Amino acid sequence: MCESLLREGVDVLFGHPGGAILPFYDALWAYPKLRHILVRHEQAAAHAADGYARVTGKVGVCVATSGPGATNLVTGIMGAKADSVPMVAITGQVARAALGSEAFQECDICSITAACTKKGYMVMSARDLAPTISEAFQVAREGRPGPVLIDVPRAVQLEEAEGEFPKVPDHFRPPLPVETLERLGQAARLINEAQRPVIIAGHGILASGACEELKALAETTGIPVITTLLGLSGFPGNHPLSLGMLGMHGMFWANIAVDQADLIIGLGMRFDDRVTGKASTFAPHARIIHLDIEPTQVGRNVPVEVPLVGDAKVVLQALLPLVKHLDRHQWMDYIEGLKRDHPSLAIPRTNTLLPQHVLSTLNQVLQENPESVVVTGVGQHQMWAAQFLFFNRSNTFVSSGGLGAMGFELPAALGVQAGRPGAPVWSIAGDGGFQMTLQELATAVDEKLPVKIALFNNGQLGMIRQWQELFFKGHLKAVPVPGPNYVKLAEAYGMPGLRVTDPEDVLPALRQAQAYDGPFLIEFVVDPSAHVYPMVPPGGSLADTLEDPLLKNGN
Ligand SMILES: Cc1ncc(C[n+]2csc(CCOP(=O)(O)OP(=O)(O)O)c2C)c(N)n1
Ligand SMILES: [Mg+2]
Repeated sequence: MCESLLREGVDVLFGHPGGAILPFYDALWAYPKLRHILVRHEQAAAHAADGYARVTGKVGVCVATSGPGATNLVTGIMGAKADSVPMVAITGQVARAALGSEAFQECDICSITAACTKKGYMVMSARDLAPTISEAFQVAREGRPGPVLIDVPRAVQLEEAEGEFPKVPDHFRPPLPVETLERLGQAARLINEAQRPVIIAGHGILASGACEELKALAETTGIPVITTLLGLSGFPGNHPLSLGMLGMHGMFWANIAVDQADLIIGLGMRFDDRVTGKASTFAPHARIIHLDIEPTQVGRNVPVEVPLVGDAKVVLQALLPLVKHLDRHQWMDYIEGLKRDHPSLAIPRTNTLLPQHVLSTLNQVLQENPESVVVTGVGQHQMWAAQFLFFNRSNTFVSSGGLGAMGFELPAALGVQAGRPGAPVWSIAGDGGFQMTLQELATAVDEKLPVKIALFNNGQLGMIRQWQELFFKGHLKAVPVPGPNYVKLAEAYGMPGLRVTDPEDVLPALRQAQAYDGPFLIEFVVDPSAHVYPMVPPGGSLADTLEDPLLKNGN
């Protein structure tokens, strides 16, 4: 197993041992080239493998024992499925003879994960290990990437077998499908004639490494680019054609531009409900070109006029010679007007420390260190991070989008840091989510992973409060999440902690953390009353996007 992993180019595994996987750990002992990062909970192993995979473009690997070790992986595996992240999860299984006997720590993890993996294997003979591992990596990478599970009974780990290691395939890009090739002319015609077009770029651009092609398409045609949450960092945030994120908490101008567009070019995205709002009223005037690698996604949520199936880089390279520039100053002036009259990134004036202020200050620090990577949790802080931070290098924003798993922020940041040892890595944490996986502070210290944690302590499940205040008549239930003294907690784990309550202290604190050679936690005690705007109310259309009432009142 170790030899197979090395041949697949694995250099880091995230895992936690237990009886059923101990023979594998015994082999790992003899393979120092495989860095094993011991997490404190298996969910963190899967999230870390996810973060690692997203920023390296490699397959992330996580390892757990049978039973509770395996079930603890499930959330992280589902997260990788939802966000199309290539992952191989290896679990130990009880002895072959005990299978099906409700043995100690037996669980049918292949069945449990059948719905959240691309494929699951139970390997019944050591002879099958090398070919199975090789195939598993292939399946994880190919087409729409995702997680694969390999379950290995203990006896199989102990068995000796003879065989060949399969040849590791060279990185393989699928060729352009003929039907897609035939439709490129039609796509180009729509692009070249459109008066009010926008590109919506998703995670597929990053997954296929098509950022340069996307930039070339935008610059050649002069068409502005909007990204989904997971598409952030696929197109430079400071580019004149960048309109930022769209969707439930997207920029007002991006949402309205989509609503008014006559052509939507959806690239490597899947018209998720958080993006479209009410699907039946999405982009009512637009024809839609939709490119995705997974045929079942194309046309699934919105009616598509030109379906393009294929790898984004390959398809865009073929499309580029067919498109040309068109002067659309009326359309661009209209969008500029929206930006001017509806400043979605304006920050209300208060005497309190607002999360938006902290993030716009962090943005300053990020612009000075463009190789920085940001990893978020899930909730209000995630949405403000997506709005206020600008990413100019590809693959520098990592977030749990499809699954929206609270607790992702710290473990995924550890995986990112292991994959990009030289890069500054910021974990943007919510106090609710942080309390779900904070045990991984020990992993950060132990493994010398110098992540910087910006903890947004609003004392509550902020996004829940926002929904209860806006849509449940203000009936607040299960909102406060008092936690420990976070500064003392960081210190207890062996890293410095700093509490910031004053807007003036934000920048110095961020710089101090940045300069520190090791993990560092800053607790920002932020205004608990803030709401994330713009917002498309649940069930609403992009045209219904609400702006911050505090800003409208002249604040
Ligand atoms: C594992 C999990 N449980 C519940 C939720 C539902 N949920 C979404 S956001 C949120 C609140 C998050 O609170 P916190 O991490 O403090 O972030 P904040 O919104 O306060 O910035 C909850 C409970 C979720 N996304 N994930
Ligand atoms: Mg919170």
